[in-house]
Amino acid sequence: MEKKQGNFARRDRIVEIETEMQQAWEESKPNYAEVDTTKKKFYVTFPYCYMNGKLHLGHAFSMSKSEIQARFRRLEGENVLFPQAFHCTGMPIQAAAGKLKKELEEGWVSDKGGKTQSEILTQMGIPEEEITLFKEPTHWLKYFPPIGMTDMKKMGVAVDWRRSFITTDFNPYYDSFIRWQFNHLKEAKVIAFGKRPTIINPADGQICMDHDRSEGEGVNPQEYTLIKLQVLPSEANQARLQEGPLKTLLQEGKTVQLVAATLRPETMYGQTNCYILPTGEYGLFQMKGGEVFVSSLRAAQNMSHQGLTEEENKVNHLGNIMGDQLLGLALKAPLSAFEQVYSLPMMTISMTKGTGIVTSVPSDSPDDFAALRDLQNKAALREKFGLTEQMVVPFQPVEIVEIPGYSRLSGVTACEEFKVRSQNDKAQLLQAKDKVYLKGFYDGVMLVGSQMGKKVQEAKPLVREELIKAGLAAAYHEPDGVVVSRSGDNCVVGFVDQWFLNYADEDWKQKVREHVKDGNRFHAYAENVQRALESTIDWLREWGCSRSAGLGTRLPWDEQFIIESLSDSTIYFAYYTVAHLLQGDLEGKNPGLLGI
Ligand code: A2H
Repeated sequence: MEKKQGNFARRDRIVEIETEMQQAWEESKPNYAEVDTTKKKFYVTFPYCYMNGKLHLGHAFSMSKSEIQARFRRLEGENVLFPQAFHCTGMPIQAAAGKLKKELEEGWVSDKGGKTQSEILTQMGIPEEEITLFKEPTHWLKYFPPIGMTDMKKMGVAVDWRRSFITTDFNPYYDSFIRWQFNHLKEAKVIAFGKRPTIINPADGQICMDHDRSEGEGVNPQEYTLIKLQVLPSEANQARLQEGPLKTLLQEGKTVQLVAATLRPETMYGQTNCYILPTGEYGLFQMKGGEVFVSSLRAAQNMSHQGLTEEENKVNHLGNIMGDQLLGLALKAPLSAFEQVYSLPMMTISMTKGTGIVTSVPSDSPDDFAALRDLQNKAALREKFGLTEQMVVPFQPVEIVEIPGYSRLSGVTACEEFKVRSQNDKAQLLQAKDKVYLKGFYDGVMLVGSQMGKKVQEAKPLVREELIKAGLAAAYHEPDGVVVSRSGDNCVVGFVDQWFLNYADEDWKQKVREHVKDGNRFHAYAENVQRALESTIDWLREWGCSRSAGLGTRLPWDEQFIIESLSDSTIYFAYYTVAHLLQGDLEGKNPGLLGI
């Protein structure tokens, strides 16, 4: 070691001891686990590390927990198995290799800023002359896992390294294990095929799972119903509008719909108006079947991947219009008790949720009631937006749902109970909403319409279906939060043909639930882990497990598809128990102890 100023003798001695001990471990292999029925078994592991680079401090920190357990148990005389493998499945490696190729061969530079792939690799300490090799995804698989292993050995992690492996079909042994697993799942009839709403990257149309995201981990598709509120082609409407694309479209006789995203289609009988954000920018979009939709651009991009536009995955953007220009228009609202309703302003609308247009049901939504009452009580507010009394005042909440023991106008009652004075009373509104939304949905009973007498919960899908069938509404999905892919694109929801694991299957859920709750068979050391497992079993639904790009194992019965990266990682801990018998090295180039 280079001599430095100061006295480093103690440090140097520690490093010396460390090196000696690591050499001794390398020779005596104290971490190799063999079957020994005289000892108590202890198995610990750490999720296999993803190999799109070198390991970092986060890995070291998390790994130290398994490491401490393994050594402690070994000192206690237990027969400890601590294996560690390397995960290579999915898009990140392939995407990074593809990006590098574009940079090096076409001089491509991302317009999204940030570091180039070459810079990222250089920063990892890859010599300049080797960088070109990383254009090939398989090079990452050969390059990083051995470095990961060396770094962990340097840290002194007490792993049985004979059992280490890499995933994907690059390793024939692991590949065959995953094919075996999926054949079994298929035989058990828990895998099915079909179009599923899925979060996709619009740049390549590929599914964008948690692993492939730079933002939005855990975000899922949310289902809405789009209610079409037609802008009546009346002279009054045309006279209100300034010259511009919307006026032209109406004059041309086009059907123009303000589309509002709702979670409560069964409440549409109580619509009194529609809400627009005066400062919001809305787009006009040509849709399938000749209709023109008014909505945010973001929502139109989602729609284009859901079969609503003329051309799949393409938005036909006819023009823009500011929210304040849309106010005071007479609309036809499906199922509403009122012949026509008007578009009114609401200041709390978010342009990054739904379409940026909200249909108003003051009887059941405290937000809607508070905003409508503001306009009804304040002539100055109406004037500010150029609205007449007749557009606002006659529209009183309609009784449509009864919450037994509470109210037949729960939105109104909750605003009274929590003393909401205006739409700006955020805290009071939050309390009012907390009170009525869940109660309305679970206890509410329909007072009107085709499902009169039914519980809201049962009525919701039926009314939704009726509206969609009649062409008055459309199914719509969007991510329930912002999702940005690693390639820097804003993700949308699209319908993707795929194989999916049917985790929604009640019988399967029940079996797993029983197992997890049976203290004799399963024991989570921490209570929050136990709770998290139980709640995951409840919410987990169909899980798309196939994709058409990336690295991994091909589905045995439909080889155009690759099994995605979380689906090939569900029972790999079991593979560790036999990995050394099957394969003789990380990549499975040579047979293991059994010589197969
Ligand atoms: B609901 P979530 Cl009767 N900004 O429809 C603000 N609010 C928006 C919005 C936006 N961009 N887009 C949709 N919404 C409203 C009816 C309704 C709704 C009733 C009762 C409850 C209720 C009539 N308005 O929502 O954030 C829409 O109002 C309870 C949450 O996706 C939509 O459904 O959960 C709901 O918020 C979507 O909210």
